[in-house]
Amino acid sequence: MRILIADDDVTSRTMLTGLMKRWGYDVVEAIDGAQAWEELQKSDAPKLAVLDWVMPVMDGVEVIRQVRARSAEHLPYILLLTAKNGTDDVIRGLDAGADDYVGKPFSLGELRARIQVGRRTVELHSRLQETQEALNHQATHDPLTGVMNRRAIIDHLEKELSRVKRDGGSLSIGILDIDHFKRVNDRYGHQTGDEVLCGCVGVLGGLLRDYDLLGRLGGEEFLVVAPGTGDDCNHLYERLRAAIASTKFTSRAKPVSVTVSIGVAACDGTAGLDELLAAADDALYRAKRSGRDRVVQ
Ligand code: GH3
Ligand code: MG
Ligand code: MG
Ligand code: MG
Repeated sequence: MRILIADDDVTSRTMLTGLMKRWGYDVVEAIDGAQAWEELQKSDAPKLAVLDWVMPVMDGVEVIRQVRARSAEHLPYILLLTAKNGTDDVIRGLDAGADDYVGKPFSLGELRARIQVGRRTVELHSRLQETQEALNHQATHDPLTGVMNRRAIIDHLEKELSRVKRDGGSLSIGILDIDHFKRVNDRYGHQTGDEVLCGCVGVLGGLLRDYDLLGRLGGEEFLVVAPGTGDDCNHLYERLRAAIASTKFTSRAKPVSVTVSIGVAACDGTAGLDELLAAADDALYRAKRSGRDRVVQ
């Protein structure tokens, strides 16, 4: 783990750096508060820091205030190590946002133990963050195909719509529904059905541009959101339709083909979310009724 050591006194700093290295830390050194603040603003800043209080340019407590004002996140874990060790100083340091306080001269054993506490806190924080990210992903993605789930894609569409209304530009959406998908399940089994769903997502993902969005609305229905495309967007959806129709999805060596119907609606800058979705849904219904395997706007 990396640790920031900030102390203006070269002897103290060298001694602390030596200790930290001996205790297994990679050390980043700062010769004053300004340099410490600079290090802590970097994207890969150390998550553990030992700051001296009295330093030129910017003192340790000021560094702590800046760090805490910048981000609500509690890291870095900061230990103030200072000769100012009256009770009032301890209170001021902790109130400013320090996580711990050690007075100079310090006992090696105590410093080591307190830095260990910091390390455990940083590690716990990073595990919680990973859990949080996994939960966020679960809440916004479809577990089978890995694309955004209904709520997430609709949220994105809503944001794209407000962007178009605010800044202009164009936007189209396509609701894509696999034709006679029930037959695929009936003929080949549900697992093959699942494989076809994933295969379709793979084909679509390979054709969409980086800024297009894809989500699963539910069942065998997907939503494509294509920013920057307007009334002339049909060729985009036609390409998707043709690619699916010409793909052989293999399930245990047996080739399976499916077609899709796509209902398209382009945003004219005034339509609301519900209106746009209803227009695409209506177009999809017409695509189904007029024979499937087609794009209708
Ligand atoms: P249409 O052309 O009119 O859309 O016919 P369809 O058979 O595709 O439509 P219908 O809505 O009657 O049936 C959809 C089928 O999709 C029924 C359901 O079992 C299947 N399905 C929905 N979700 C899943 C899934 O996650 N996995 C599998 N294998 N099948 C699914
Ligand atoms: Mg000092
Ligand atoms: Mg269907
Ligand atoms: Mg359907």
